[in-house]
Amino acid sequence: MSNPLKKLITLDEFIIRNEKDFPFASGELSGLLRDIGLAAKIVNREVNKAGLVTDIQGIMGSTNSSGEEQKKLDVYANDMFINALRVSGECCGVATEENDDYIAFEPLPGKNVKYIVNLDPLDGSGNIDVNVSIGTIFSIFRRVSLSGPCTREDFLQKGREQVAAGYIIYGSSTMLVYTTGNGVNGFTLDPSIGEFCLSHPNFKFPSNGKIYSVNQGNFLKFPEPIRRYIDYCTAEDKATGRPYSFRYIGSMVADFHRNMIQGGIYMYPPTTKQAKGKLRLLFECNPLAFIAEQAGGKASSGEVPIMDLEPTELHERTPIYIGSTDMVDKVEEMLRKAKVGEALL
Ligand code: AHM
Ligand code: MG
Repeated sequence: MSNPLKKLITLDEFIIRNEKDFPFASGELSGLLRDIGLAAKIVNREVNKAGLVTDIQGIMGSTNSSGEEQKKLDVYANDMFINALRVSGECCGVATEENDDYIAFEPLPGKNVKYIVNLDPLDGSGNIDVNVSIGTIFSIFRRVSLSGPCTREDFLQKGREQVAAGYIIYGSSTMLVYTTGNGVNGFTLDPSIGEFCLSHPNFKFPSNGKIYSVNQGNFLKFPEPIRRYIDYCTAEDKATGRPYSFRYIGSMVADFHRNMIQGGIYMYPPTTKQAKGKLRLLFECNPLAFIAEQAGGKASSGEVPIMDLEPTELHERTPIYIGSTDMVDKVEEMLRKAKVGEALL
């Protein structure tokens, strides 16, 4: 039985305690992170009810028996996070995977609000209606525009400029994991007290792993070196512990989270149909890349670190290989060899 007297460290307490380590400590980033934590709890409540609403009260997005419209969960999460950021008073604008353009919040009189947020409110959309883990991903930058309403340039910054990033995974437990550039910490929601409590201090990616996560159904659509890497993963070799296990949930946050704990690689390569893969640089790749690097892992486009990519549009996509460093190195090596015509293995 757990010791009820053991001191719990809540997310809010942890954020305040570590505020001195923030790049520009002034309490504003702390406030913003705490507001994201609060919105996460509210979204979590709705995610937990989703099966009930869908299966018993009718399909989300349709009209229920009382004639009320059931909001789709991804729309609900989007609205909830945008509102939380708007009222936090520490965020001057938000860009989300659900909105075509960024939203600039009304400037607050007498206050120069410093931060903008890029957000994927509910990632893993294919899993929402089937009771499988999904996630929220966020990325925080200091604005580069000087004052007034935020501008497009504030959102189109390289991942390297992130001051904080994190995700919430709505799984068998709900967890919030984040970094401010000083390591990665994970907090599990204790529903009995309604608090995220520190459960995984100083997350570290194992440098190597035995899990690969990719949509294997696209195998024939992947570039040749990626097909050869998958062959490499499935080949038998005692010394390197192959064949690796194949695990693919179809929610990037969930696949990433498992691989960070157990060691592994997640990939979304280009396909013959999607030359830059499927995943969005701003909303999915950059924040998880920041976390991966902070946890001692690696995130690559196949050619360069994800966080070195210069974004040119809000919804741009990039191929991604992310996870245990040795595994990402191997994919990069094979892509490099293929480029110069060397034998891959
Ligand atoms: P979404 O933003 O529409 O939810 O798409 C992103 C998701 C990732 O979470 C997941 O890993 C991937 O799409 C799965 O895509 P696919 O079904 O093509 O394998
Ligand atoms: Mg997404």
